[in-house]
Amino acid sequence: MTKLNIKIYRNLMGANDRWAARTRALLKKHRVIMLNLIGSPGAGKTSLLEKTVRSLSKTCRFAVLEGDVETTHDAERLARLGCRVSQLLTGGACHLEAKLVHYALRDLPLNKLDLVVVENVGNLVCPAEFDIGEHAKVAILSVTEGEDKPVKYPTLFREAKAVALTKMDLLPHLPFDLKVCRAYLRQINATTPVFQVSAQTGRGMAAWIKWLREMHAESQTPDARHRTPER
Ligand SMILES: Nc1nc2c(ncn2[C@@H]2O[C@H](COP(=O)(O)OP(=O)(O)OP(=O)(O)O)[C@@H](O)[C@H]2O)c(=O)[nH]1
Ligand SMILES: [Mg+2]
Repeated sequence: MTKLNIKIYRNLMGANDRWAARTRALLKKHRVIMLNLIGSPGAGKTSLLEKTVRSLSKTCRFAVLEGDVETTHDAERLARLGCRVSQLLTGGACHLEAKLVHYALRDLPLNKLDLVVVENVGNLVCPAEFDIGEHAKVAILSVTEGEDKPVKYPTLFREAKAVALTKMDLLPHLPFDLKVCRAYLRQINATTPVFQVSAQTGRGMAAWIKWLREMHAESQTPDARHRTPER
């Protein structure tokens, strides 16, 4: 048989996707739900988590994986509240990769947890492209960022299983048109629930917590939410 000389170039995401698949299997084994919070730098991701820890920790066993380029500031904020938290540092990369998340997850006592929330590196673009084995991506958009972000950064908003519209207490001070923002969002994703919240005043937190509890409840039913997401 003639020897053929063929160069093969594999999809760069292939390795990442294999780690994401391992994470999915690990989560399935322990019936733990993992959410991936994605939003711009300063959108209010950690503030929302701080508020969430206070409301949810008595009834739901959860841990947070904090993604940042540098520092342990966010992990410290949550640890001060008694939250189980690990800090994942990318050292420069603008998103979390599945391998790093997998290693951090393996060190958690998964048999004692219901929910793991990952706060991804502040960025609306790259984190949306990288599967980390989560059950759902949650888009975090603050009212200080402008109404048009869902159409300018459609990948995240298309994939998001929920959107948290944060810093609602600032709305009276901003030229932000809520109706326009929601219309843009519907253009990209007609069904995703939108939670209008303020970590400052607590507004809207009850609905957000209710949704998290529902995710937790689903973790108790075998096979629920453990399908590979369509990409
Ligand atoms: N007025 C108001 N300010 C908020 C609210 N949530 C967060 N902030 C402020 O917004 C700034 C950024 O909040 P963080 O929670 O650190 O934002 P983040 O998305 O975690 O930021 P990175 O992790 O750096 O991407 C802080 O000064 C918060 O006090 C809110 O609901 N209302
Ligand atoms: Mg943060």
